[in-house]
Amino acid sequence: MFSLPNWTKSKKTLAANKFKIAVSAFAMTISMACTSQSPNNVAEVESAKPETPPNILLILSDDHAWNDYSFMGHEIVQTPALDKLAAEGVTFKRGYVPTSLCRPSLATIATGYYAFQHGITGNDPSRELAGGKGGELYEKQRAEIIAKIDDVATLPQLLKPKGYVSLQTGKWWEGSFERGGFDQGMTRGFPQPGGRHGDDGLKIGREGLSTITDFIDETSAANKPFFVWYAPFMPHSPHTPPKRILEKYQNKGLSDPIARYYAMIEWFDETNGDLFEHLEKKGLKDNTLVVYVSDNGWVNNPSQRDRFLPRSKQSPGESGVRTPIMYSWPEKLKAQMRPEVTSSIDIVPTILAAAGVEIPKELPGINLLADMQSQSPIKRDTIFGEGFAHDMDDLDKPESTLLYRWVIQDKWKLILSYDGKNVSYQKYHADVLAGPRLYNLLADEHETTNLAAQHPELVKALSKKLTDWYPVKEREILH
Ligand SMILES: [Ca+2]
Repeated sequence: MFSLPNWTKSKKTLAANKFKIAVSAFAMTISMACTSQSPNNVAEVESAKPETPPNILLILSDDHAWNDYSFMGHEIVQTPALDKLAAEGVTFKRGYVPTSLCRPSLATIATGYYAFQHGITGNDPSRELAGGKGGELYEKQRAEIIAKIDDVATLPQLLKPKGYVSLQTGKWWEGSFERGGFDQGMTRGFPQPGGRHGDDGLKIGREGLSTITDFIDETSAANKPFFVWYAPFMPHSPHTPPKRILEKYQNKGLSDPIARYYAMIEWFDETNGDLFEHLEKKGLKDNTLVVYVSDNGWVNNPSQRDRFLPRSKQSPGESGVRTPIMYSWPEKLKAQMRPEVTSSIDIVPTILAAAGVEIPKELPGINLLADMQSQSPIKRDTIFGEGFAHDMDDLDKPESTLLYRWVIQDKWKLILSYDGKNVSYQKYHADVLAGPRLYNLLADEHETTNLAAQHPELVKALSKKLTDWYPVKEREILH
């Protein structure tokens, strides 16, 4: 059973926990020695520590469907740089994010906690608050949501004791880059103009990469390991690709909105290629861990520019939550296509292991590094996810806007819907807020046939796994 850590119970213990997480490497070593780890576990932890900590480049695509890559089988869209990364690194074609909405998904990747744990479950406060969107109460709640990041240790904070210097670029919702624990960054954050999800940070990729390449050159010249958060606003709308790329797709007879979305993907891919080339040119490729994930899926409306269809972003369907997840570290990891399911919840523990940082025991994800290095099967067959409304409601009760939970065990996926408060984007949820749905993902990766009625025992067993993950106290399951 997954038990909720005590620290989710009160702000006071949360703060105490953060302090505990942020203690020095020395104290962590002491606490490690005091735990009852088997000799084998200790050996694994020791062998996972590299001599020189690797540089870390974390690439987050934005609003990009799992199958819209050449290496994932797409026949039109071209992604040569990411195809190369997939071929050279460790690639999980069955990767997932627990939550298919930008802000909670990014907060999970930054902290290693599920949305119900870090508490950032939606993009915005409720538009039904007195005074409406942008009103005094709304702005007050926006600040309160951002303050939740102060209660959890973030990846750059956890890497800091190992000497890492960190840079934030692209999307970042939780205030300024400093507030997220980064040393340098582009986002000034709320309440600055455009500070909702990135302000100046959103220029990265679309208007060049020199902020990153200069940072890489400076930190490596100073012999410091770097951590780069590259979360460009790409292929995210507005879909405004350069003409030279757009024309390639317009010439394929696609509708204008689809041609634009595909061209945005290729443009995003090009920026990754430029970063990979820079690492190679500077002799940094071999000891740089590149981690790749998309924050949520997207299916473009074929007749409307910059708009998505239901069952993609915000939904618990494959087009919402599935994404390839890749880890490339030429010095330590051999190229492999992995058959297992994995989740973005594993990214923080895996990066910490690569950096030689002790992994906070409260983190719910698993460290994949040892199994990737030894090419052994991962000893976990079940992953979990949850979906909340776009607008938050009761900021202290994640359950207040709970709409979905899902579990994948091997080939089976069960989706349950809940009666959480949902005041915006209802049309995207109308036909997916429904009774239990069970899919055989290996036979039906587009979730066309609901097998729940044929396998009631399996629905029951997988529902129990969701309850064991964490019990829901106030919400009712829709039938
Ligand atoms: Ca997104």
